[in-house]
Amino acid sequence: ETTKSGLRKDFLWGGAVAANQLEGAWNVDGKGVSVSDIMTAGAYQKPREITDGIIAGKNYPNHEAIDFYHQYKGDIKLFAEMGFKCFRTSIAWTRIFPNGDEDEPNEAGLKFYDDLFDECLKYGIEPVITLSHFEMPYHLVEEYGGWRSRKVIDFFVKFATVCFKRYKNKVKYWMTFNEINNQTTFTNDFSIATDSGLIFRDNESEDEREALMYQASHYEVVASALAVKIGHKINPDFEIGNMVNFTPVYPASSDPRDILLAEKAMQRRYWWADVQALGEYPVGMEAYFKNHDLRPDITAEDRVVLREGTVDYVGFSYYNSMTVKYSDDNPEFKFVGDRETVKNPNLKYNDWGWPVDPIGLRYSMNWLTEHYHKPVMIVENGFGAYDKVEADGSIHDDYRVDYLRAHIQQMITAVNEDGVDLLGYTPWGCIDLVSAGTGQMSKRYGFIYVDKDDEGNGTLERSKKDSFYWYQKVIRTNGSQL
Ligand code: P53
Repeated sequence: ETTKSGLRKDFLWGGAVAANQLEGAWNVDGKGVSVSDIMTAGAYQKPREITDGIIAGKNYPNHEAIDFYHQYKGDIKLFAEMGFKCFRTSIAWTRIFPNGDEDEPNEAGLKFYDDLFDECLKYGIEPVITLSHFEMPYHLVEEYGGWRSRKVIDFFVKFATVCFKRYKNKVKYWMTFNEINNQTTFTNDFSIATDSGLIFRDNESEDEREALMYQASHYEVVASALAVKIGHKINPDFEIGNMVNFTPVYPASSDPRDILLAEKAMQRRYWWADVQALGEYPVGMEAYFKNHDLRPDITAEDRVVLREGTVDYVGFSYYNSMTVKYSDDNPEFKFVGDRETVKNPNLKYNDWGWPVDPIGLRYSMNWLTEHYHKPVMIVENGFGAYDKVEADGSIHDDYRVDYLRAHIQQMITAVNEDGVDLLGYTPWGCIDLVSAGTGQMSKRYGFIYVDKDDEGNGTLERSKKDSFYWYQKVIRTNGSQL
């Protein structure tokens, strides 16, 4: 059943976060160290440093984050006041299995999420849960080389199984790996460390790095498929999705070479979703492996698992599009992501160089629907910006409202005009939190402001921005008043 705006009556309006970016309490109640815990604060064009363990004196912003671990009750109350129907967060793997390879889970960690989900359910807020969001146990990185190792499949499956069993009556919507495809850009140390726990050795060549990325990715899609299969056995009502960062790739011009490069880029960026939604590798990827002498360890048994563990819906984040241009240095139409992209003159850019492209959201929803024939869920979307607190404490974030309004308009058009089956919309960072990419607090997405700066100073006090009241109205009218 739909309403005036055309959205489902039970449309899941909400907001999204990830455990490592807001909980803090990094070493409390038995929690282990995750890959996010060894990343320092960076800034725009200043990458976060990935340190060899935790080094005294460095600024690790995720260690305290916004202390959601201790303040979640007040925060969820604010989400309920906005009218959230759902809340997307993740379960920090290191709270449940601090090292990742233990036999028994950590009860204190399990209890924390029981309490958190109960608090959501008290307000009728449905938890939407990501199992792995940039939070792999650091011990698995040190001991096994992250997802280089097939053994990590078993550790992940164990973690997933424990979570599914424990929360089977509290959580219905799940996702396996957050933005599993960021590692397309394996040349970026952050992307590959957060996705796969791969920290390359200096003597590993670029070709070797690429091969390792495909190997790690294969183990992840197998682990994801196994989790889907097991989850459905534990509770057949579970809706288990995948999650890709969807950044449509546009050709810079009508030059056929630009168009072909854009198509190859789409193939390189989204094959994970093909495997997870359709159950097999696309032919273009099989050819790429063969022609570039990349030979991931893919067994016949793996292929059966992939076929049997397809997802129920396709979850994706959408922030922007990217544009590529062919160059004669690249006659093979290779795509890694940080060399082929150019600025799109039709779009405006934010302070971190991200273009703003609302029509790209409609395009993305069409593309995903046409390729996968499944319901989709927009599990991240939003505008990172510096906010100014006025003398009276108010925050006039009309730029954020403008961004979200324009995207919601396109989202509703895609549902009404294009027939996209959309389950929900959870804008990113509904409360200010630590930026994944830069480690900054000052790159803010929230409807709720948190008093904390990039050096870690502040009272952590929460306050409502103008966008809080705007989003409250959007939810109340199910998108008909924007
Ligand atoms: P930030 C870019 C870089 C790193 C993570 O990003 C990203 C992206 C966006 O595609 O992915 C998601 O904080 C991610 C979140 C993250 C959000 O985008 O760099 O799922 O964890 O915070 C926004 O501005």
